Amino acid sequence: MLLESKYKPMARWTSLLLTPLLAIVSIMGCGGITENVQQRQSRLDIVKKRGTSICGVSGTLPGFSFVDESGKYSGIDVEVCRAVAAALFDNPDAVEYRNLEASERFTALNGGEVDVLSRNTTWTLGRDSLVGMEFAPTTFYDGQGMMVRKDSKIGSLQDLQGASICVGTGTTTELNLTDTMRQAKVNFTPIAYQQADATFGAYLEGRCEGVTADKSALVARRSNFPNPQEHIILDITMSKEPLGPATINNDSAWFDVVKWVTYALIEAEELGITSANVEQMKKSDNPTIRRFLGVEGALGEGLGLSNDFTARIVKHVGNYGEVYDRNLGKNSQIKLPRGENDLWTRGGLLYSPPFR
Ligand SMILES: N[C@@H](CCC(=O)N[C@@H](CS)C(=O)NCC(=O)O)C(=O)O
Repeated sequence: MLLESKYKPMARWTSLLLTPLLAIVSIMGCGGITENVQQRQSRLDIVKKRGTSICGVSGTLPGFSFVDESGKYSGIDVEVCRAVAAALFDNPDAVEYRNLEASERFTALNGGEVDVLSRNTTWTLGRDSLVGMEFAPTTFYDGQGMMVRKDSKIGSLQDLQGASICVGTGTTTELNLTDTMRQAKVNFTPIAYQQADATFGAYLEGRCEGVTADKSALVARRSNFPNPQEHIILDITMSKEPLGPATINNDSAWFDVVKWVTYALIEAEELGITSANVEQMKKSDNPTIRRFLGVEGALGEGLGLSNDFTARIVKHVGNYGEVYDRNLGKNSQIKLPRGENDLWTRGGLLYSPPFR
């Protein structure tokens, strides 16, 4: 529905434009049709012309996207927005942020209000197809968890029989909760909120015995609770939640940029390139590193970017490991171990295709 309403005017435009174009093509001979159809303006051109990219984030989730009282944004999702801006403009601050609740994020992306959605969003088949999105590589492998008060003595899902559980609407969380409880034959009352602050606020006020969300969100939110030690996260994982940035369907030029910017963070870590050594690394005689940093070859050009786009990303933002450590890992207040979010070379799931 959303896609239809977005593309109908576009289709009208395209047909108006295509009629004379097709006439030209038929004069010129075949081979030009696909080229001309593909000339529809990409968001890449819009963003370049605007000089900033508009990034949809949460704004309330520490470690992922959080805006402090001074208006400063931080978190791994924010760093993806900064990496895109660094690649495009050599300026990680050329980003406008839009805070979005879970329930409004897809409308914002499909309506063109944001260029990229970088907001603890799970890649699912339905979102990839029916909702009309393209998912860039996963930046955080997560799973759904359940938090309860320590003094409640709740230790398993079965202990939640008859309980009320706080949950955010418009999320994968809602559906997973229903599925998991049905499977475990546990009756419960969902208490659903549109806003994440309201979901966690209700839990803290005692309106529900448990609160469920992505495990990372539970850990991050708990770190901001008045007494974090009074709450435990049960040792259960209800789902797979691969979180990552997304763009709108049918715009592969823009999608490719966001996709390869994300991969650049991962590949830089694998190649041992950091914000501290990137200038030095440009002098490396390793052909893979030289090609990656754009010292040789023209990889950026194919994406509509400068050939040193990866060097810009690493210079301004760092590699994936640096981003992880400062927002979620050892240098953050959350201190999540790398686990699945480590490089494939160290037993994790992060793997970039070759930059060549
Ligand atoms: N990853 C899941 C859930 C994402 C989500 O939006 N979760 C809620 C948790 S209540 C939220 O708003 N989180 C942001 C926050 O806690 O600030 C999805 O994509 O549906």
